[in-house]
Amino acid sequence: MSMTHSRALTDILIADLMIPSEKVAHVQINNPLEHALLVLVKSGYSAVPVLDASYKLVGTIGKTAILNQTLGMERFEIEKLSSIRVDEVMHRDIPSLAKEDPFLAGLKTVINYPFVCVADESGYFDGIVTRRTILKAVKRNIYTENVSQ
Ligand code: 2BA
Repeated sequence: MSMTHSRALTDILIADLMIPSEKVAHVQINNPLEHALLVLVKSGYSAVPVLDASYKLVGTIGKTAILNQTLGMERFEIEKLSSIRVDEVMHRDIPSLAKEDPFLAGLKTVINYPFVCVADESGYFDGIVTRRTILKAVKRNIYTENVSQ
């Protein structure tokens, strides 16, 4: 993160801001919803990336989509969690960026999404960039601009 210190926003790349894959909570496409909900509750996140068996990015899944899926006419049918798989519920239509993309591409995406996934040209998952990281870079830039005036 210190790599971004006092650099112009236009010089920052997505790779400079990315949380690497090994630090990102994720679920696999074939997992039952029960496992996905466990990962979400234990990690504290509202949504996490979904990967296939070869660690390619395929989508994201969140608590709301899981709970909606279990909502019956009168109650949450929690027993459904073990029979439905992540790929039946996940969001497939998600934006993604490459490590070489510019800061502005990340800024534009996190206007509408709390995080954006980063993948390489073959679709292998590299990590995520969050709204928090983007906002911290903007804040740092505003402070630096003010000091240098
Ligand atoms: P949310 O889970 O909705 O979290 C919203 C914000 O709440 C986060 O913003 C962060 O500031 C704070 N927060 C939530 N859970 C946290 C935790 N366990 N530890 C520390 N802070 C926590 P961002 O940091 O901008 O993250 C935006 C979204 O990116 C998160 O939304 C989550 O869906 C995803 N995310 C962030 N870090 C992740 C990670 N290591 N693994 C998987 N997903 C992650």
